[in-house]
Amino acid sequence: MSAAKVDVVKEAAALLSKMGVSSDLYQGGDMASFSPVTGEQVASLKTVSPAEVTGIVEKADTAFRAWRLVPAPRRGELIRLLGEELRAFKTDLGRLVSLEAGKIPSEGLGEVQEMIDICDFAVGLSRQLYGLTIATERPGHRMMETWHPLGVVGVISAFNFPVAVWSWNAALAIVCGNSVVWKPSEKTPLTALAVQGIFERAVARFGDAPEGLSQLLIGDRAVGEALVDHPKVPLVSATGSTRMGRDVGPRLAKRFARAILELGGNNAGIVCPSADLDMALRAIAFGAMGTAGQRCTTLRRLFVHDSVYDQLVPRLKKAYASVSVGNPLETSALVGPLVDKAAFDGMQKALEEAKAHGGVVAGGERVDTGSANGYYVKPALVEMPKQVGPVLEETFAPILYVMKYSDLDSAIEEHNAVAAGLSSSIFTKDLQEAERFLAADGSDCGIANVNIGTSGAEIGGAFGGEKETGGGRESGSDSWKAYMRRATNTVNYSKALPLAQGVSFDIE
Ligand code: UN1
Repeated sequence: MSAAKVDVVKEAAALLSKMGVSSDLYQGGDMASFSPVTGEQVASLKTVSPAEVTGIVEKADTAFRAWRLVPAPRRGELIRLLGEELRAFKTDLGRLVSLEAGKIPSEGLGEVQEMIDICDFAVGLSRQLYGLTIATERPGHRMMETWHPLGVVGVISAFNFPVAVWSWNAALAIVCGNSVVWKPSEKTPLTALAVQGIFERAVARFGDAPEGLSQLLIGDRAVGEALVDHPKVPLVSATGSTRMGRDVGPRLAKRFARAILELGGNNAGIVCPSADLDMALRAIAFGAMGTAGQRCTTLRRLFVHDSVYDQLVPRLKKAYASVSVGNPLETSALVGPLVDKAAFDGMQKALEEAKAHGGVVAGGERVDTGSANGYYVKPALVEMPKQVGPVLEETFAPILYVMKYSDLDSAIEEHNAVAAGLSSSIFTKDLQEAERFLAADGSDCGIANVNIGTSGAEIGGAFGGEKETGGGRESGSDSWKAYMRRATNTVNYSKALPLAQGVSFDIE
């Protein structure tokens, strides 16, 4: 094994210093951070304790009380500046995402682009936080809706989109007049420090934003719990596993706080007889192998019509066999590392189970890139006789289970027969099939696409899914409403007091 040429420790320090992060924050602390690229320890971060969370939330609450009075278009100006800073640091932050999350360069940069896009979206939104005017049943009355800022928004994010998820939440939360407290994944704290540094630059240029408008909690699970349980946090947006959501959801429900949950996915595609197979092949390859299968929108199940199975699947196998796997900081490989050994072990276990259920596995073996602790794998394509065992679960690794179908109705039934409901796609040129898939009795997912893969959604749409995916929606469309409190206002400008529903209550 030859040692990796890039020194991840030095490079991380150089990038962080460029983005305004003091080395005190990530040297000599008690939380180790690693790079999946080489498996080496990169930093030791200072952490906060659960007891310190209260002070941080109090500060955020004070910031909220001032910020909610700033006109929304002015709040948008801060996010406009944030977008400018992100543009200026796109290369550096993208590179740090590759170093800390193992994404290939274009995906690291793409993640920062998603941040820039949501900033642009939120700036426009800051002039469009509108409510309805509703016809009233009483003469001389007016009824309307007003949307008010909500409070401190807690954000819990996962390693696989270490910075974009914060921005989908924070950009909206801030234009909506809220403050933000962010608990990033313990696997990706350095990119969070960098984003905090970039945010603070935007705040400095803005001038008079309240202190503590967006703060970071570097710490372990107990710190996340303290945030989730804090009575001054009316909304928590949490991205991660369904297991995490099962813990966070009830805790929030118990104190009647709101939740935006973005949990697991077990996303599928259907390839119909009329599909453009060249297009389907590319979409499937990116959806299933991109980001080393570590997106919540990753394509994990594929139903191929039996009339095209023998044309598509051999080509797919060829693509799997030839895909480049390697160090994303040094090579132009299309597939980078898994996040850690646990992810590798989980993948191997799922492949063994698939075999036990009659699956025929191609790929899945470890690839040596010269770093003993970097976990690189050949993406696995598994032909399954039917949808059983591990096919029903989300394994956060590049495994694509391929199954044959002959009848679209039963393929859609199988498609929906899993616990998660995030993203889905159909490949067809037949309008009836496409519309059937998008109809009320079609895909049961929050995202349903035609002739596009399951991953790589734009920020303009509402992002999220149903069932065990958690039901939350963030990013585009009217997702902003989740970050505000709606007041229904009725104004009586008459000289009488008519009661609704014709009730009479005449006192002397
Ligand atoms: C995630 O994996 O947590 O649609 C989100 C996509 C990205 C977002 C993925 N825009 O693949």
